[in-house]
Amino acid sequence: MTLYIATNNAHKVKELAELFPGIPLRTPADAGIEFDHDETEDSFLGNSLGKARALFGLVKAPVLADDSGLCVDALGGAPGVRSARYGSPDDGRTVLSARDKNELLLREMEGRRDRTCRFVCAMTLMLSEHRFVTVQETCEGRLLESSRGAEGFGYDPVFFLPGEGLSMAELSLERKNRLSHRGRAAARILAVLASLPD
Ligand code: ITT
Repeated sequence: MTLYIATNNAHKVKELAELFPGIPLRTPADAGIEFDHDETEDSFLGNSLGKARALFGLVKAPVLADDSGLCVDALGGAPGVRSARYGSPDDGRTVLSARDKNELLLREMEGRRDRTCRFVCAMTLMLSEHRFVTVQETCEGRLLESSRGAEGFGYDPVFFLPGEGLSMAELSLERKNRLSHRGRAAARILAVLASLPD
């Protein structure tokens, strides 16, 4: 079964390709589709389902959607569902670079001792308009005081995994996929796929 993936984020595409071995994945661009879904919901689940529905409406074939982000407890869960747009106006086309978002976040957290945070990933597998499953998984960590590492993307350099003694951006792709919010969500979606009748 080919899965259309409802994302324009090349980093996610790379991680998903490793997480779904043997399953052909097609991006909207591969299908010649311009996919630009507005994320208007206030939950990862709502946005994940929204992206899946929007792309399913265009391709009428099985779709996989990922809505994810970083939630910092001391900031009331921010950047949260606004992780991609953190530091930019809501209407805005201006989106800060990952480096600028990380610097902003570190400034906001300056002097704070409570640094617990988690990555969240809501992943939706939509098989048809009325057949879908969304799972939501997390990866717990602590916000660093300065960036570390050059792998991964987004907030990975400021996210410390106490169990590894490393930042997410210091992990190989394989290790990140084993531990990450996206890796955990993908494992559950793979179990659903495996349980489907032929
Ligand atoms: P699509 O909507 O096209 O999938 P996006 O980047 O806008 O791309 P989201 O709306 O799900 O995706 O926003 C997720 C943001 O959260 C992303 O831009 C990163 O800043 C951050 N993020 C998500 N997963 C991450 C990860 O594994 N490592 C680091 N940052 C991550």
